Amino acid sequence: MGSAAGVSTADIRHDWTRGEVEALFALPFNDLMFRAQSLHRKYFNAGEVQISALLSIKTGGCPEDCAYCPQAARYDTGVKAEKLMALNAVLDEARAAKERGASRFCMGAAWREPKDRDLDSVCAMVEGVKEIGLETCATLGMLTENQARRLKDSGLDYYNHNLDTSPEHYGDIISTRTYQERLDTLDHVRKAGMNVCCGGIVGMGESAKGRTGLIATLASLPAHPESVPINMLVRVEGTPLAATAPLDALDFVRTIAVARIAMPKSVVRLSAGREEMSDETQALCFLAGANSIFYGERLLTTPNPAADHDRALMTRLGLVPMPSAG
Ligand code: SAM
Ligand code: DTB
Ligand code: SF4
Repeated sequence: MGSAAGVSTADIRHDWTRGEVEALFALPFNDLMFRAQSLHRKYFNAGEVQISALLSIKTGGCPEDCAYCPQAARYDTGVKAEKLMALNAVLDEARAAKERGASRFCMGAAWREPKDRDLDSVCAMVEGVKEIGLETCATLGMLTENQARRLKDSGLDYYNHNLDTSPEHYGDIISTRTYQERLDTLDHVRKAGMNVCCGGIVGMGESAKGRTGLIATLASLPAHPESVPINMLVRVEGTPLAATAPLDALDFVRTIAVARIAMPKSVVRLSAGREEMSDETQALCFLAGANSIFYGERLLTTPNPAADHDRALMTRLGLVPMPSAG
C-alpha cells in the first residue's frame, strides 16, 4: 500500500465498519494489546506522554442536561455557578502549569455555547497563554464558523468537543443538543484550521456495541481528531448517572487499544477517571497506546491524581513528557 514518510494508507482509514471495530473489541486481550502496541510504536515514541493541564475558567450553572455532568444547573451536585475567571487569574494558573511541566493548557467553560462578548475574553486568555509559551486548548461548547475563526485568529491550537458516546446511545445521555450539532461544531473547528480534540466517555452504562459505535464514529470522521480523549465516567452524586455500575477496568483498556488501532496517528488521552484507577490499570492503558494525560490535582470540578504521584508513576514506567510540536 502507498506510504509517505512511513505513514501507511492501510493503517490510516476512514472507512471502519462497525463489524470491524466490534471484531477488534472481541480479540483475545493479548492479541488486541499486541496490535495496538505495534501500531503505537510505528507512529509514536512509546516512551513519551503528552502532558496537558486543565482549568475550569467558567464553572457550573450550565443549561444543558448531559446526564454525566456535575456542572449542569438542573442537578444538585454541590457545584456552585461561578462567573468567567479574570484574565490575570487564568494566566497565573497557566504559568504555574508550565512550571509543573505541562506543555498544553486546556480551558473549559460550562456553556452550551459562548456568547460573542465572552469569546472576546477567552480570545484574550488564549493570546496570554500562548505568550507564556504553552500550547492552547479550549472547550466552550458549540461554536459557529465565525467563532471558530476568531479563536483560531487569537492563537488557539486545539478545540475540544466530544461526541461523548455512540449515536444510538446519545439520546439516553443528552437531550438539549443533537449529535448532528456536535458534528457541525467539529466541522467548523476543522474549517477554521484548528486541531480537533474529540473523544468520549465510557462507563455510562453503554453496551460493548455502544463503545464500538463511539470509536467507529470517531474513526469515520473526514479527518481523525489529532487528540482523542477517552474518559472513564466520573460518577458524581446528584447526576443521573451517579449509580451506574463501574466498567470493568479491562474493558476500559480495550477501548483505549481499539482507539489506538482505529486512529493510529492520533494522540489518545487517558482522560478523566484516573483518580479511581490503579497504577497497574493506567500502565496497561499506556501499553494499549494511550499517550496523553491531564496533570494536576483537579480536572474541571472533580479530583485528578496528585502531581507527585503522577511524576512517580511516570518514573516507575520509564515514561517522559512528549515535547510540544511548536
Ligand atoms: N460545556 C462544554 C461542552 O460540553 O462541550 C465544555 C466542557 S464539558 C465539561 C467537556 C467534556 O467533559 C464533556 O464533553 C465530557 O466528555 C467530559 N465530562 C464531563 N463530565 C464528566 C464526567 N463526570 N466524567 C467524565 N467525563 C466528563
Ligand atoms: C475531556 O474529554 N475531558 C475533560 C476535558 N475534555 C475538558 C473534562 C473531564 C471532566 C470530568 C468531570 C469534572 O471534573 O467536572
Ligand atoms: Fe454543560 Fe458541558 Fe456539562 Fe454538558 S458537559 S452540562 S454542556 S458543562
